Amino acid sequence: MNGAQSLIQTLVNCGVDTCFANPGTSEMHFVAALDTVKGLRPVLCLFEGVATGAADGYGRVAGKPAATLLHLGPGLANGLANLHNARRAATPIVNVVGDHATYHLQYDALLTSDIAGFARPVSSWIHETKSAKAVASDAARAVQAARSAPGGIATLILPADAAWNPAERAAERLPDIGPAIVSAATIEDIAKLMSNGKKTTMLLRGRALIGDGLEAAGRIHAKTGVRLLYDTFAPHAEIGAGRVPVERIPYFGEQITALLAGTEQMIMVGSKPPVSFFAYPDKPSWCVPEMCELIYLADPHEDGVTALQNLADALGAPQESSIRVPLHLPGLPTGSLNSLSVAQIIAQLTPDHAIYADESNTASLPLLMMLARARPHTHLPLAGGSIGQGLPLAVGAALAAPDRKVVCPHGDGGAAYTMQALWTMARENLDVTTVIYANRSYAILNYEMYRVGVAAVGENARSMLDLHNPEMNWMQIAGGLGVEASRATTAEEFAAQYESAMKHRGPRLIEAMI
Ligand SMILES: Cc1ncc(C[n+]2csc(CCOP(=O)(O)OP(=O)(O)O)c2C)c(N)n1
Repeated sequence: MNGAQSLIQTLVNCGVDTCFANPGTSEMHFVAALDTVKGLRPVLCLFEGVATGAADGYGRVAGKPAATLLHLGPGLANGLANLHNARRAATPIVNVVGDHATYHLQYDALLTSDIAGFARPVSSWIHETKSAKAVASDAARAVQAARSAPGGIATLILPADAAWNPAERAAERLPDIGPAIVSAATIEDIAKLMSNGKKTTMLLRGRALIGDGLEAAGRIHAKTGVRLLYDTFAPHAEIGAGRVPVERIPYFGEQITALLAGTEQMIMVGSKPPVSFFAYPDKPSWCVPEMCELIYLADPHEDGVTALQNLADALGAPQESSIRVPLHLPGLPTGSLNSLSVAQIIAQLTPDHAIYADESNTASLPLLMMLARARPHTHLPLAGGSIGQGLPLAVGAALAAPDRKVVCPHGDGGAAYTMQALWTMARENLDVTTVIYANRSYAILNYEMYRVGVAAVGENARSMLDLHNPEMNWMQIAGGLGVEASRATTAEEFAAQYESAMKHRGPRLIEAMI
């Protein structure tokens, strides 16, 4: 067994079964070992930002880490923006970053770089393996670090000679670290506060927002009437008919301020107090009312689900919430195709338990409104604000949940960052329907230009926000990358194409000419 084989066997022993890869010479022994050691599915991505974004999607849906395989510092650097998003989502990921052989570094060959320097801002754990014999235990610690609550990015730097030299054996999985249990005293204190008659909201994020956590929040709402909110960019949310109703914090700061006006106490469950996404001249960044008291039921590294259940019990809440989102499907629109008619058609035709890898940007407002009472689904948003995430996220989500339909509503500007993800969807035959909002614009930046206070927008400035000249042809782009694609110019055309995509498995792309 060599170091690379001991690494892969250790990853498999630790429950890692998928690796999003873009390899080079320094990773050739890892690549070779993918055939001699079974159990790790390699998925080739044509750009590292696709690999890291896919690992994020996989980790958010599977609740366990995938690995990435990246080529030295530049490969890691290409993947950093989506690692930033993944860090914000607290997604568990194990990065394996190849490096030159240890003795080669002294010569400062071309691809030599400060890998740890690139990795540091996004990683919760970084380690450079020193020898082939240490690879297995290092890999087990990397998985443990990635899984440690609430989830993080572990970066293991693997010198080429640590991969090709002889190793002894693989390591076994280490115990999970956390989440920490919230004390009974904290639960008791917060139960008292919830009975003090003040106007109270509860802000949910992370596992507290899904499954048993959401159910427990529903019990608390049923008992106390507390307003349930969720973080604008919560890494995953379970939305739709039959679920406990939770309101999403809106995007713009003044909308958040209006929503929270009059709130006297706010209970954080795995979340932070909401702030404005950007600063704007003469607009507040802090959106919580001045007199509102901030109370922390659970920090992100703590077990918010059990804390909510214990709080519900302490309050004497009913065993189940009777308040559920009703199913409301909009009718199928006809005529002009715009972000509202696209949203109505998606809400009407998407099957139960779909996953939305959503980077719909300015089209998100009608979409989220329509989906709020549509069939139950999982929503994965752009967790860190760095665009070019939706398509890779869809790749990872589809691999983590092969039996669920994945829908990827995406701005054309953001999609151009990581369009190579379409090729991986085709190669792996992933059940993803991508909808490109072809508005030929960085539309949101037009609002932002106005909001930051620019009075006069000249021709050069306008051309920085405009995507005409030339127009990207998404039908041809998708076709060229192996994905069946069509173009819709009316609501009727879009509905027919989307209905067909929902009825068939496999990757599809619809260019919606809005
Ligand atoms: C990595 C990164 N680069 C640039 C931006 C700035 N940015 C935010 S939105 C946006 C344009 C998005 O355009 P599109 O996806 O077409 O959505 P639309 O605004 O048209 O709805 C840009 C460039 C960003 N958020 N992240």
